[in-house]
Amino acid sequence: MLKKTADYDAIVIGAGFSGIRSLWELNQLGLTVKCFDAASEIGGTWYWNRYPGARTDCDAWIYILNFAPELIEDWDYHERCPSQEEIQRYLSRVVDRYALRKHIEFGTRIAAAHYSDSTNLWTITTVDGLSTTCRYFLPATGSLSVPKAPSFAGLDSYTGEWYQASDWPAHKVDFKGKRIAIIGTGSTGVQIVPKLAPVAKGLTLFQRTPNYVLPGRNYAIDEYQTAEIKKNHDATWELANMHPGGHALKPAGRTIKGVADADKIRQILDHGWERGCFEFSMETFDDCFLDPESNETVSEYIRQKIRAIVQDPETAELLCPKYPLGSKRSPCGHFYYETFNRPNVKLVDISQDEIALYEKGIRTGSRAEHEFDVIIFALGFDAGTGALDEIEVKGSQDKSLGNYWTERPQTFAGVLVSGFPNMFIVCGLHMPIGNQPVMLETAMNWIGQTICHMEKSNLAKINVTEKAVDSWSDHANEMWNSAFLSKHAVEHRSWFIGTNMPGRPPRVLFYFGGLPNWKSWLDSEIDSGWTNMEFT
Ligand code: N01
Repeated sequence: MLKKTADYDAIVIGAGFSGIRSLWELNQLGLTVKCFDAASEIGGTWYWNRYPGARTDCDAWIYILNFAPELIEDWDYHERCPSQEEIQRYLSRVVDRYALRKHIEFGTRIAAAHYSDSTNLWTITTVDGLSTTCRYFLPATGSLSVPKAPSFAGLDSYTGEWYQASDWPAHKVDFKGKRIAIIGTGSTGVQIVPKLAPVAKGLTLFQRTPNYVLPGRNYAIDEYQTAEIKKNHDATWELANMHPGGHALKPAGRTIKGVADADKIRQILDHGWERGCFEFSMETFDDCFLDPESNETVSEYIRQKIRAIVQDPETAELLCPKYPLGSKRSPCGHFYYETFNRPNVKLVDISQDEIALYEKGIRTGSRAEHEFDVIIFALGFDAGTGALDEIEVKGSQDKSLGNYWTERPQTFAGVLVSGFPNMFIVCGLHMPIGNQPVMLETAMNWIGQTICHMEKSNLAKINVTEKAVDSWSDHANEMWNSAFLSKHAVEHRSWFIGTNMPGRPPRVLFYFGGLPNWKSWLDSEIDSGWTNMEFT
């Protein structure tokens, strides 16, 4: 018989999309559950990233939780790319609708999670030293949740205001008439620039590497489209589940090599550019990320667009990436390139220039001094392993997760780690790259079915075999290494591979084999009766 001596059956860390989804699933299974979150409200990434202009770049109709039909009827987003504020309202609504809030303890940061071989329980300890025990431990800590802190020389001497985009304050920041600097040209920086330029006295973007910014083409969703979204919901999700990146997009069914005619290629790319977001890069041609020459055709198309939009040729050229599209994650922008035509906006190239802060602003290596009232750091995240590295996670026989993952992060399909019994990772390392809410449904369905099986069969412990972890991790590495973009990602400091963190060796942190392949690994495990798992 199971000994149910734990404080809770399950503890979840994180109250974002994946934590909320976990809470619902565990509740359905009739388990007692507790969730801790360091924030003071729900939202996870959508709580912390409250910077001006924050919005998703995935289509609203697939940026939802999809565990119950009434959820779909209950909620209407109002924009194609919903804003941070609207997404947080949505998550809040879900939490309240299913009475999940009472399980969440806000303002509580977790410092350690230790497994005991003698009791089969996890002890979860807060930074204040308070401990709670559970049978199942579900870190839902996200894959892009630990901001890369600014470590620029002279930061302490700078006397103006400064903010980290992904740790944005709750109070309203007044930018009117101020001289603003932004450092970082990833999705975050690209969203902030056009938002603040109209209110700033001057806005300067410090760019180390230009990005391929796809047109966001956001629009308001009216009642007619809302009705259509609801009507098509099942078909949309079926499509998203078949797409490698979890987007409701169809393969183009054609390649650049196959079309060959330059005018026709341009016409198809023009059409994709008008539709915007990932429809441009993923629904125009199927060989864009597979074939270097086809990739160059699309990359050059975007460079031509930048040159056509940005009036100052020197600025336009600086904004043109010279590496292949897809080496870094492309942001979707909302009048990003157009913003550089404003007289109060300036681009400073720091590709060859270390920057430092001084009392009044930013000094580049060439000693040029730029004075600012406000500096915003949009430097990215310690991806994949960052959130769990911040917690002292120890599994069976005191095995340290941090040490185990240093050289080569290992999981079974991102959800289990050998030697860490009953720890189910909901959304972190080795998730397929793409639209996370869709991925999340697959992860949580699998975790839910596995826990349900354990409960029904009175099994106290699950541990994935080393062999299964090796074979999945080898597969994930192979998927990555076989992509022609992998070497460019390493070279250009992509968070895909963790080389955005100074001094880090490249490590495969995400799965590049796509959602359907990942799902088939997980499904076949259940279909085979969990053959790669040791149960006690
Ligand atoms: O981070 P990034 P992000 N000196 O890593 C620069 C998701 N997201 O927060 O490229 C100077 O992409 C760095 O320069 P370089 C989305 O998946 C989604 O913008 O290393 N510059 C780079 O330009 C996204 O991909 C949304 O040369 C430095 C930038 O900082 C992911 O989060 C919105 C530097 C970091 O770009 C990360 O995006 C926001 C230094 N020392 C985020 N260190 C949506 O729209 C770093 N940089 C859904």
